[in-house]
Amino acid sequence: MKTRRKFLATSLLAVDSLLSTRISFAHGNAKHGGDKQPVNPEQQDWGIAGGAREVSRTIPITMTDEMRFIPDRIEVRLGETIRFLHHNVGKVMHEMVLGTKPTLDEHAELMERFPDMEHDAPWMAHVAPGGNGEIIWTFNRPGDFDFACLIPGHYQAGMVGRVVVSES
Ligand SMILES: [Cu+2]
Repeated sequence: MKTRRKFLATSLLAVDSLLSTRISFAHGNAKHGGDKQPVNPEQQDWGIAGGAREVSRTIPITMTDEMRFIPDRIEVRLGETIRFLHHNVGKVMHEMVLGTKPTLDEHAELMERFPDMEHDAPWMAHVAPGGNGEIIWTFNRPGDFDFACLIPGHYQAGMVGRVVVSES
């Protein structure tokens, strides 16, 4: 088992650097959502972290224990900075992670293997039952992107949505 564990740790590190995200196994009291401000926003295929001053539109997102986002399809114009304001109306934790299908698939697999994995990045919000969360994101790349709740079982149950970024 030692070898396997080592292998998993190595692949975890690889994905960690791939996602440029902070991952730790402890369930600490790290602050999720809210006032996180990007220090050095890194361009991702699906956009870049935005600042509160750049917000052009606020889109409320409801998360439910039926494993749904409402709405689950969002249309954005290229260059818009969107403030997603989440409200979790369920009794379990939910999250919204923006990305592309491949990055979400990869991340979901990791979450399944490490259910207690704590992860945080400007393109994700973890929202406690009854609580609120926020992501401010600038969509500076056109295309069809995805978002998902990567809590084990939720993604697999279809807790996904789509952001369409158009140039006109
Ligand atoms: Cu969920």
